[in-house]
Parts: sequence; C-alpha cells; structure tokens
Amino acid sequence: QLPEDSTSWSQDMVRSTLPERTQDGHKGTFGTALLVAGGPDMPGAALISGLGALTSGVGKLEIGTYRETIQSIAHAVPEATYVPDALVQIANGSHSLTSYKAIACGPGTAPDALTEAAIDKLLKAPHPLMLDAGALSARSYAKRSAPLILTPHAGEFSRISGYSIEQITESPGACASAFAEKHDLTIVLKGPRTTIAFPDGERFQNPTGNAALAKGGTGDMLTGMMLGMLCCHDNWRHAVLNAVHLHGACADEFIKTRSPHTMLAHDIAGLLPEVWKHYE
Ligand code: NPW
Ligand code: AMP
Ligand code: MG
Repeated sequence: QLPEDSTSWSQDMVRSTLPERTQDGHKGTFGTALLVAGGPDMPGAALISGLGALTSGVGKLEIGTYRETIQSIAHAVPEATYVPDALVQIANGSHSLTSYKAIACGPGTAPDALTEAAIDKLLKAPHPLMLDAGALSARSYAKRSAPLILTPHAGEFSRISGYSIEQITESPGACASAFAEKHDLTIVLKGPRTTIAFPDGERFQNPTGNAALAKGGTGDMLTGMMLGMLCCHDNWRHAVLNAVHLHGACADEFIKTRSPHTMLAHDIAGLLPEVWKHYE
C-alpha cells in the first residue's frame, strides 16, 4: 500500500521547466507530431485535440483521421496536414511512424479491433506515445524504450485497471502508482486534482483547474496540449506535468471574469497564449 500524499506540481516548478523557443529554431527543430483522433461521429475530438497540439509548441502537426472527418475539420485546423484513414494505414504497416517526435492516439476513436491493431504498431514506434479515450483498453503493453503515457479519467481507469471507481476515488495516488509501476508506464489520472504517476514511483498532483473543465472535449484538449508539449520540451516528464498544469490554469483564468458554466473546451486554446506567457 503506497501513501496517498503526492507533491504538488507548483507554479514555480512550471516556471523553471518550461522550454525556451530557441531563436534560431525552425519548424523541424520542434518536431512533427502525429495525432490519431476523431471519427465519423466525433469529428470535434480531432478538431479540439488538434487545436491543443498546435497551440502547445509543436513544429508540425499531422492529424490521422477518417476522410470525411478531414473534410469537416480542415477549415478549422488549417495549420495541420492530414493522414487519411490513418488507423487502417497504421494497422497494416503502410504508414511509416519513424519521423514523428511524439504520437497520441484515442480522442474520438472507436474502441475496436482496428484501434487495437493500430496500437500494436504504435507501441513499436521509438518515440513517446500517449493513449487516451478510445485507445484505452484492458490490455498488455509490449516493453518499449520510449515513454508510454495513458490519460484516463476515473471511469476509463476503472475499465483498464479493474479497480472500482470507489477504490480510485478513495486512493487515486496509490491506484495510479501501483498500475504505473506494474505496467512500466505513466498514468495521468484525470479529475478535479489530476494525479500524475510515473513508472519509477515518482508522483505529483496538479494544483490547477476547476469545474469549468467538467464538460465534453476538455480531455481531448489536454491530449493535444500534452502532444504539443512533448514536442517542444526536452524532458518528457516536464512536458506531461506542464500540460496538465497549464490546461487547468486556463480554466482558472477563464473563471476570473466569466461563469464556469459557460466555458467551452476550445476556449482553452484561446486562453493558453496569455496564460503560458504569465509563466515565462
Ligand atoms: P457517469 O455515468 O458519467 O457517471 P466514456 P467519454 C464514467 C469522445 N469525446 N469523468 C461515466 O460515468 C472522447 O474522446 C468526443 C468522466 C461513464 O460511465 C471519447 O473518444 C467529443 N467519466 C468518447 O467521446 C466530446 C467518468 O465513465 C464513463 C468519470 C467517449 O468519452 C466529448 C464515461 O466514459 C468526448 O470527449 C470521470 N471522472 N468517472 C467530441 N466533441 O467529439 C466515471 N466516469 O464512456 O469513455 O465516455 O469520456 O465521454
Ligand atoms: P475527459 O473526461 O477526458 O474529457 O477529461 C476531463 C478533463 O477535465 C480532465 O483534464 C479533468 O482533470 C478535468 N476536470 C473534469 N472535471 C473537473 C473538475 N471538477 N475540476 C477540475 N478539473 C476537472
Ligand atoms: Mg476523454
């Protein structure tokens, strides 16, 4: 039984770990990210997570999604390029994964055999990999050298771990750390005080955020932000922690002047430029 207390990933820690955008950098310096997201019934998940990545430091973003989803979101995310029918291409090995700096998969994707077959291939890529939403399942993970980061909410964590919602609510830190150490991966257990548990037992709690975030799409935004942060940080742990902190800080900024009832997930991408600047 691990103790429940976790260190807070504080404002000062964010300030001292955010990367500079090197003056002589070009888009290749900051890396290309692959975001596999969205589906015919959930184009918004690809749009929202795409906005999150693009506002979080990525050099270039490729969004892998369905052909019809591309048509419905490209006007709203014109900075991205697109990989049509990405899950099929990844699952059958016809889309190379070697050039990406980081990959995320899951917002709005169906939790089905095709997604699982694609994940088998994504796990073999030599870069940080994030799995969220439709890419979270009760499965085993092949050993890999690069970081593997899962971002479940309590319902998803219960599904993949077998812990009951009650156990997770009672002891989020202990449950997250036990799972992270057992499977040699990182758990970002989302909730009012998100817990970040690394595979070596290190664990933090996020101090930012409020109930304005209790709305569809905010988790998709976090996935995109973390993907972008993985591209612009040298230290992947700092990328994970800073993404969670800044995501919550945007919601805190929103409610300084507006009702928490009214925030939209994509408002976070509009708030992030000024909020991030406060920490630089
Ligand atoms: P209940 O009944 O609410 O109490 P699911 P999802 C339970 C996409 N989206 N937080 C909960 O219990 C996502 O990316 C697309 C949340 C319920 O039984 C996914 O691909 C959007 N839930 C897909 O939708 C915007 C908690 O878990 C179950 C919980 C489904 O994602 C919306 C919900 O989990 C959305 O982001 C907690 N703390 N604790 C778009 N615009 O395209 C317990 N639960 O079934 O995986 O549903 O999270 O909505
Ligand atoms: P998801 O359930 O995947 O859409 O993710 C929801 C996001 O909103 C996560 O980052 C949660 O930590 C955050 N969130 C949800 N409810 C609250 C709350 N009451 N207070 C603070 N953050 C929340
Ligand atoms: Mg979610």
